[in-house]
Amino acid sequence: MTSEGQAPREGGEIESYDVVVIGAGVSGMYALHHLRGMGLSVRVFDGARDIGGTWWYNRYPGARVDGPGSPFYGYTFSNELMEWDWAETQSEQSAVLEYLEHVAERFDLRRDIQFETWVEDAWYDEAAQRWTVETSTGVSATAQFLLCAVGALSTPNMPDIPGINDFGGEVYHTGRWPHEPVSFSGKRVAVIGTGSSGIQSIPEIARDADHVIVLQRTAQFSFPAGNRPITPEEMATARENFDALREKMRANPGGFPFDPREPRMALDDTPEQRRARYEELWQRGGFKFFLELYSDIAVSEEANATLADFVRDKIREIVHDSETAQKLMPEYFVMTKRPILDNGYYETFNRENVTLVDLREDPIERFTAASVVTRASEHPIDVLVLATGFDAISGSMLRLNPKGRDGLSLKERWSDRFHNYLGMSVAGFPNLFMIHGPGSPGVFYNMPLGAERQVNWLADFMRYLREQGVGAAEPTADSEASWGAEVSAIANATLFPRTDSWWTGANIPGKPRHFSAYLGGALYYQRLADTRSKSYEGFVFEPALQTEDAEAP
Ligand code: NA7
Repeated sequence: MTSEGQAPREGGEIESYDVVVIGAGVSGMYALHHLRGMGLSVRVFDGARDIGGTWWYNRYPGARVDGPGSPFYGYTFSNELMEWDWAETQSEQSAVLEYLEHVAERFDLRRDIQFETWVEDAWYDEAAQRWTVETSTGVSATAQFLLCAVGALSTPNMPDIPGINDFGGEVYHTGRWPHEPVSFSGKRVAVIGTGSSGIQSIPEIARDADHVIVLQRTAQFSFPAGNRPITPEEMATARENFDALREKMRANPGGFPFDPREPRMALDDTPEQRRARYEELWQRGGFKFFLELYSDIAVSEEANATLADFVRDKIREIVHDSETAQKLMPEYFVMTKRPILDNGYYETFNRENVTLVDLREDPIERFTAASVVTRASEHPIDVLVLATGFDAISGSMLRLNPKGRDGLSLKERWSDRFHNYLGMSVAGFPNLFMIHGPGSPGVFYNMPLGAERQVNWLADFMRYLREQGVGAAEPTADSEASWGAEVSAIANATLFPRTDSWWTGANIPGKPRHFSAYLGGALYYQRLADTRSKSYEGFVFEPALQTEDAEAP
């Protein structure tokens, strides 16, 4: 750390670093480790009490890893970390957090992280070529680079329903679950939301609660998680072969340790062959289901319908009450909302103590102090669980709302679209970088591996800028426009943009509506490599001011 004695802001000194990282989740932790290892001074700020980000907050019952499953949801930068023992393929939240705590200890990360400190504002000083952040604790810091590791799924979506604040019982959002145990025993619980968080938690809550009412807006396709213990032999094999497995992960479109599959089209098979294949994948379960599917499921309506029909038949088979089964029938193109893995979700509706309300035919009208009132009836409840998801992908950047050149805010810059270049930088916001931001593969990739790869690329970029005497770098408007066109062209070749989802921003009223993730798989990393090999084509550079901080390390 270099403390420079700049004019102190009211109430405190301004700390000075090479890089300020916002967020101490999986991405921010690795960024700290890697950038610090390059000799840069780095400070991480996080609002939580400890490391973990998403895994710190999402401790609702049933919270688990799904894709790519353990032991491949984790860091790859150190073979030593493969010594960690994973117990199950779909590790529980507590197991993932323990692993991250181990990483923090092993690499002594906490000494450079300031917890319980929200970054409340961030702005770029053009004259100084530096970012300043102001935090909730009164500490301010400046840095040449601002690295936003703010999480693609970390800003909770709180539903705006009349009377919700008057409800007098317990209220929990799955993405802000308390650290103290929550008991549902003897209680009447309402759950709003049937995405991954709702579908993972509902079976667990139903086991304890007196009664659960599931308030469903969109019926979902959900698939068996196939969770099972990992044997010591499997762990030993993964450890022995980790170098080769890492290479496989890097070559795979989703960052998974699987060999490329022969492309096969659903419509080339007979209905019997298709059923047999779906049945085999269903019985095995796990995220591999989606990776071993036919290649045309996400692009052809007809192929998509073959899988959708298969799952609908499964729901009919599993759920005994035909009226409930009917309400559970999903209607969108399967896979065009985030695929969900469950541990007995549909089966839960066979329990006596679980009721399903289809909000499309019986919408919520309001909450009272002790109930939720739908058009058809009033349901007395003690606990309300909001499994209503997140202002995803771009939401945490918008909440931070940094101010770039000429004081322009990101909200203004992104009022019509999430303009960016390579999913990591934004014109008008020099030296600001995002991990898992819009325009990157983000949630469509094995996220710890994706974070490592973006951080590594950005670290090389920072080194290059400092060696070249560059003080500020940002993308050109043209490079942003062509990146945006590439992101959209790839997405528009699929069925994904045709469904309302948090991938398209449709879950948040007023948000620009476009599919913002880069769906090109491994092509993304090729694009990054090409950009680097062409001296970071697409960026404009401003020479560094001759100050101490602008010198190369
Ligand atoms: P999701 O996948 O966004 O799910 C949120 C759910 O909440 C979804 O079923 C929504 O219905 C529902 N929702 C949201 N707002 C409302 C209101 N106002 N009324 C009724 N229902 C509502 O979030 P999750 O936390 O489950 O999962 C996020 C990701 O975390 C997950 O995909 C994994 O990647 C990990 P909708 O479908 O919008 O009609």
